Amino acid sequence: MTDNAKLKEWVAEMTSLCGPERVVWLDGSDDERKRLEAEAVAAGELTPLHPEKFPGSFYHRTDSRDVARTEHLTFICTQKQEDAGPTNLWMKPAEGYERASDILEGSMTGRTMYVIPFSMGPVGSPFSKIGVQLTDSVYVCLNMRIMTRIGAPVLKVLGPAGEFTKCLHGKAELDPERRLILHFPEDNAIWSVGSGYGGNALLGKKCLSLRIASWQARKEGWLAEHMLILGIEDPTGRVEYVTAAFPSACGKTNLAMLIPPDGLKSKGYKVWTVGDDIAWLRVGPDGRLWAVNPEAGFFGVAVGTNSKSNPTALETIRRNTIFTNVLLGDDKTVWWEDGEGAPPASGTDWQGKAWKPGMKDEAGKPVLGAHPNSRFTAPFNQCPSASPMADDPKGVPISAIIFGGRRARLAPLVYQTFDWDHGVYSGATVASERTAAQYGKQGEVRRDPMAMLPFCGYNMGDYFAHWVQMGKRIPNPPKVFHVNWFRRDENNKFLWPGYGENLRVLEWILARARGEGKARQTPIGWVPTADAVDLSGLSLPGGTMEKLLEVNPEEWKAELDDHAKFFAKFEGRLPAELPRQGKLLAERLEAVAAAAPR
Ligand code: OXD
Ligand code: MN
Repeated sequence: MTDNAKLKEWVAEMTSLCGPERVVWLDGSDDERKRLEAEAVAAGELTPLHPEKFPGSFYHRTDSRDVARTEHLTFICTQKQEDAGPTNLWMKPAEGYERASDILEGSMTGRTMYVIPFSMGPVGSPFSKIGVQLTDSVYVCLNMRIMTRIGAPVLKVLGPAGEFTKCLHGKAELDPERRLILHFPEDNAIWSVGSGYGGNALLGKKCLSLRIASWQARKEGWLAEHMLILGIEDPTGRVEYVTAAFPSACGKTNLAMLIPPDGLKSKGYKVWTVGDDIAWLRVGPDGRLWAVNPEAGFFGVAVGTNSKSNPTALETIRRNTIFTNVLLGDDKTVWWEDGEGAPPASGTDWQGKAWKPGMKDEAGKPVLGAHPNSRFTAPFNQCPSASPMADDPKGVPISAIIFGGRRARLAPLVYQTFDWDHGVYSGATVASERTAAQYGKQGEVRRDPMAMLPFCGYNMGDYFAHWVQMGKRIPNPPKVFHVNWFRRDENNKFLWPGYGENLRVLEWILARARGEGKARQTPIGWVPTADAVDLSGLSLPGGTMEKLLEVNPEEWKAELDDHAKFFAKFEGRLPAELPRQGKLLAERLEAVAAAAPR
């Protein structure tokens, strides 16, 4: 399969550690897919779905203690603890290898170990990175086939001496007490043991494309970010691209696939999806920032996906999709809460128990059919809004970078930062209020810089410094914006309708990025004038835009204190530009307070 000596040596070494009965190299062919599917069905790992309603699709259930990323078992293993920084769990590499080896040793006895060569990014693109994943899970193989580009073409590009990320995955006992997700950025290696859940087991995704890639990006002068990539075509046919980073539960996949509201569609606006989760960004020969989506599929949350929140996703997952931890109907259909249509009359819930609509537990609470983090894995090219540029090895040029969070108060619908460093400050201070779907006190604000808190593979103080440095390297940088779709009124009602209507805000953002669009200057940045956002076809109660765009200096002063407290964590590694931006913001807030009539 390969003449890469390092790869052959590593596979031999890992084979002797894990002790599989056989080793199978994946070539990525269609015949191979059929073989793997049949194997997974025979082993009970996959259930084929209704052939007419969900052609080519399968259902899978993970262990009920293994349904989400486990941040408390995720480590960055660097020689020095300070290189992992205060926001990551750290382990010495030697200890990591030893502890994981103890669990992995002989764990594949009697089983098959698959070797999956994969490319993150179009095969052979200057943006792309190669990984090789070893795994004893057929489910992982089939998901990796969808989420990445795998097989023979990748080995060809790797050649006899190419570098690759060594990704070892073993299910072992799937015991949360014996689970470790370890990253060794200094060795370009990932070891994941004891989990079969996507975020922990599909090593190309968060582990390689964010944690390891962010480390490499810093060394090599580019950015690996937790961002969607979206193209917006205006009525003249011009397509401009934005990236956007939001913490989880802020609707990234929905925004990446949005359908223009009628008022804008009729004018000729169209949206093109390039990516829904990860962006790799490099300075192009023209001095602009260019982006590639390293993935080849969607690993989206099923619950809450419906024809209002994301009709494009519903269309995307009609066939050739793997559904995980949703409700399996006895009629071999799948269903989830806050989805589309009535549930099946009976089925099996995400815990493998018999389920009927309306079932209640002993405390009288509804029994969920699907886990709130249930997922679909679907090929990118099935998305009706898939951009024809998504496979372009050059990537797409980025006009605007958008940060955002879920804030009931404070942050206006949108603002434009004054320059790159101010943009970095607005990204570094991104915060979101906890929703019912997360542990912790509801409404509590959690800082999640650039939405990278769980995914930055090194000290976040250095990460901020890298962002500042990047600004100096990009001759023609994108403009940086902040959005908040979740502002509420005095009765706690959302002020902005969200979903497809968000395109109206993107339209203003793109106009500003071109140096057009009406705005007023505030201490926090440029905010649209109340008439600057195109509201054709949308009727909002009088005064709504004013409320959405309000900037309250007193609230912002309190927010600034919190920023400073958060930054104190990174003492010694924080670039001077961030406290400087905080000081400038404080001065601007003081200036408006002093000018206000008393
Ligand atoms: C994801 C996440 O799974 O951000 O994409 O948690
Ligand atoms: Mn994500």
